[in-house]
Amino acid sequence: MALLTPRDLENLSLQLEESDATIKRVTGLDVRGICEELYGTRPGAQKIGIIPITSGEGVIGNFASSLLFIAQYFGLEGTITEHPDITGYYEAVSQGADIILMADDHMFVAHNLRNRKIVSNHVATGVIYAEIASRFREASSKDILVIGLGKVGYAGAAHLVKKGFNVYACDPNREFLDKAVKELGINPYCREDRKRFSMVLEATPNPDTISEGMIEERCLVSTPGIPCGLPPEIGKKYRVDLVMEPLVIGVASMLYSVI
Ligand code: 2YJ
Ligand code: MG
Repeated sequence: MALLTPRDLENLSLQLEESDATIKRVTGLDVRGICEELYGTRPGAQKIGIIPITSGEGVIGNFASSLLFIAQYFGLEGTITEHPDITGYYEAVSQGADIILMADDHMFVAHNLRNRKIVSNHVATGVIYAEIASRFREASSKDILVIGLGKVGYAGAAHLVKKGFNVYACDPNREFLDKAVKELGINPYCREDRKRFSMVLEATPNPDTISEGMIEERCLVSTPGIPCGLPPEIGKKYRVDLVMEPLVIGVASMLYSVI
């Protein structure tokens, strides 16, 4: 998955407002409601400790402050540690943080120090975007397409199988596809199948992964992938409802899943 850039995180609250409105219109619930139903939890008095991490490409401008904004948006108290890395970890735990949020270039985790629950952003993101797609009120059937079977797409596909959907999936990596077929029992999908979907979970770091023959008119595309896999002209032509937002939805899912 591509590294976020400070630009992706600009206007986060506006991006959240827009995607929350879409999610509500297409599923009947907002992000909060979906998280509550998905995990059966509600934010309480937990304190979130946010630790900037300098390894790899280093600290990303707007990242820690975005996490703080998200924690507060969902009613949780949060603090960004003064120091990064291990010193920051010491600081967060000493100051009574209940849940640690931290990310390097490969992994972004929420770890609840009280109940020992830990979740990766990949899994939490896959699960919630899948959940959003699966709640499409105007779905034409229980068939759902997952594009991309990396960590995010695989977690989403697994969630959908568990929920009883007919999951079709594709990935140019044959090993990923075979693994999902074998472990999850999903149906491999190729464009030549000429099957169209009303619900799509797109989880790739690539543009233009969705082509005309794959979607029904007025379908729902739920995607955490940057850049967006839906070409704008196809989105317009098929009047697609698009749920796409760079950080908040995935982090909400992380927080509710460990609370
Ligand atoms: O603390 C910081 O500011 C940085 N070390 C944050 C790095 C954020 N990491 C990412 O954006 C990577 N893509 C890993 C997160 C996995 C997202 N699914
Ligand atoms: Mg993409």
